[in-house]
Amino acid sequence: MLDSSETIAAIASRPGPAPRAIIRLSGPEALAISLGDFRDESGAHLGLPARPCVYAGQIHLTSPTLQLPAKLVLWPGPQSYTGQPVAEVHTIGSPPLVNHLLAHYLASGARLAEPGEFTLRAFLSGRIDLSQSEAVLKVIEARSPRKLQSALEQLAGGVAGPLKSLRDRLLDRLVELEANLDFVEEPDVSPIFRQGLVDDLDEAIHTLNGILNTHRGRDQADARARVVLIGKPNAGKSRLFNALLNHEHAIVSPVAGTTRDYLTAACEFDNVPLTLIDTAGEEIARDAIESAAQDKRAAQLIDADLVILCVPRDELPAFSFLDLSAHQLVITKADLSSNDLPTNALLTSAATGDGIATLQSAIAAALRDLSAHHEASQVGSHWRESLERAAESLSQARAVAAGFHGEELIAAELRLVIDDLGKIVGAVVTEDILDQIFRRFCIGK
Ligand SMILES: Nc1nc2c(ncn2[C@@H]2O[C@H](COP(=O)(O)OP(=O)(O)OP(=O)(O)O)[C@@H](O)[C@H]2O)c(=O)[nH]1
Ligand SMILES: [Mg+2]
Repeated sequence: MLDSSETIAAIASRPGPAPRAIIRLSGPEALAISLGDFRDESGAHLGLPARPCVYAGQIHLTSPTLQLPAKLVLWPGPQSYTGQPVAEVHTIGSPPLVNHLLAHYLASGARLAEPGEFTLRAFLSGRIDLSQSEAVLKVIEARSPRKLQSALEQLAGGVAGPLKSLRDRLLDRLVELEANLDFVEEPDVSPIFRQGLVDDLDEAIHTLNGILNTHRGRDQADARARVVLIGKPNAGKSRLFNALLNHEHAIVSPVAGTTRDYLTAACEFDNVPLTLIDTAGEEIARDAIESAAQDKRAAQLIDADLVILCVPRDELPAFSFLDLSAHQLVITKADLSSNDLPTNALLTSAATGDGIATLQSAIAAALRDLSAHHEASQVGSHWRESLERAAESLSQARAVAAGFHGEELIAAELRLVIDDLGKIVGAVVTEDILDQIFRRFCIGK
């Protein structure tokens, strides 16, 4: 996958019928392959363009003989997404036609792209840095507006710029240090050089901590899964919320519409950290407060990782038409009736405590499943880990430099810092990091 000399191709638009589909090609032959059977509106073949351009016309295919209306968007040079020649073929979004066209490009010398390979090439050519590639993945996989927003922020604010200059400065210092190491007969570097080094390291620590703090806040907002309790008024959400937390947190009352604002509580079930959220009952709002409560409720749903629909056992038949595919169904107030249960429903009673522990484990298991499927939320941690390690080595280097230790020790710590920073800005990238990240993309991205 690290070889950029082959031309790769893939369908870049969403699968399924659509007004338009896009096939993307990247690599040395991308333009030639896409122009091969393409004719412009006057029926003429077109040569390779010198600049990015758009051609409109038809693609002439044989077996079966077809003329597909198409637009070619061509980037001959390094300004493309991947930094290589790129062609995007926009045509009618009929899956069999698009597959046929892709097969035609594969027969003409392109190879089917691996998942994430376009973005990998963008990274390898220096068009985007590692944190931006991860952001691309997060944008693709974002499951909620909040996550999308944080992914977009990451994409816009690539940390590579400031980190790269930091790394370059430290590299200069390392070179000076190592030059000194070569003169073994000289006992030590001058105290002035040492003070300069300590000052530089202080500044580097300051910069790095600044970056870490900015991103720490952002990632923590993402770290805990959000589990939201919903249901009709009086369904027993708040009492269940309290029972799950083993704490009288929310007001519980027989009056429908007790909960207006939503309540959040950080907790852990079976070692899985999460935020549990109690919401107002779902109803048609009759006044401004109720309508505000419904807005807050809806906002919590949008950000939810797991939604738990609470239905009291004594009201079960009324809910049998519900589409439960997106929710975990929990039957509340088990002690109140002996109605039959739908399959997949978990039976609880906050009054007797029955089923509470089972529900806690089920929530933990569901979240574990989710994070196994959507490791995107953990992807950013590759570079966060590197940053944290770099910060550690940096303070270590500073301590060594400020004390009366030898240059070799300082140099060794500096080398670690530089390596870790390099992992982020792309100067040193181990193949397994790349593999882990880019494998998660879908084909065509
Ligand atoms: N017997 C019994 N009563 C319950 C149980 N859970 C809740 N209740 C009662 O049902 C009523 C409503 O409970 P809440 O937890 O306040 O219901 P809610 O869904 O939060 O209601 P809203 O906040 O109004 O939407 C209260 O009187 C609770 O004591 C249960 O497991 N068994
Ligand atoms: Mg309530």
